[in-house]
Amino acid sequence: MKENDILNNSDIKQSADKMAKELVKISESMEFDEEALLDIVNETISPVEQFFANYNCAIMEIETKFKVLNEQFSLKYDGNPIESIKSRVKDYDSIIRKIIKKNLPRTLEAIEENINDIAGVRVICSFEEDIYRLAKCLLQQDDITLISKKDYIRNPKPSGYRSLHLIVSVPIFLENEKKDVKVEVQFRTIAMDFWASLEHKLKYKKDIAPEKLEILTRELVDCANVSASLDRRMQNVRNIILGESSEDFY
Ligand code: 0O2
Repeated sequence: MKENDILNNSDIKQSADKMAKELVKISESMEFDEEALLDIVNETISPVEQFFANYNCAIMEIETKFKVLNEQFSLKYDGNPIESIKSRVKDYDSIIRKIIKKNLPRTLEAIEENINDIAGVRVICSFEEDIYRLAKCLLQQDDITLISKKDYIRNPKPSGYRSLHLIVSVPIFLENEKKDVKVEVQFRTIAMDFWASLEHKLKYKKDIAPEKLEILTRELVDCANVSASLDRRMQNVRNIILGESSEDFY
């Protein structure tokens, strides 16, 4: 199968039809061909399984890189820069929604080419400074290729959202091939993550009246400013404790 059209591909439709017939036999307690059913299941599912497995492998590669950096930084700077790492492969529903939004061809190849955040690794740090230090260390590794960078810490979104986003490509080594896989890495402080997680939950509430939504949006921007100020003050406190140059307290 050259193109894996996951939604419309006629091979998959045919397999699904065959599978449905075998399943009907099972449900009616008729005799069915077990081997044939297994073949159909494998033909239909394995390209999709391999597709998602590649992203899981890329996540493992990136997570390991951060765990190694965390260990090394803890020896050098007396403290772990990373509070936690949260990773996920985008779920099937969200991928389909993005395909529709971006009007992409419904093939695995087009998804791989155009959707950059199927694998996502979120690195939560205590301090902003650690974010930039870790990002620099990741990018200077010779197997990592930077595809794009969005700095929503220096340039927050109008919503108040702050985070550093990198899209990188990392090689994974499979049985007989090496494959470059894209991963979105989001770096946040604890304060940025706290704000983004709550805002994400609130944004998707369906029953908020428009006038309330306006007030809440303003309030959330205000909270984002408070959280940004908290990050700066905590960074100052650390700088003073470590005897490094710092902004004045305000
Ligand atoms: P989820 O469920 O977190 O994965 P694209 O990625 O192509 O759709 P864009 O605009 O280039 O588009 O991406 P952007 O805005 O650089 O980053 C998208 C991701 O950042 C989002 O993923 C969120 O995780 C996060 N994000 C961006 N803006 C906000 C915001 O205002 N509030 C919160 N809470 N998160 C934000 P998804 O795919 O939307 O969702």
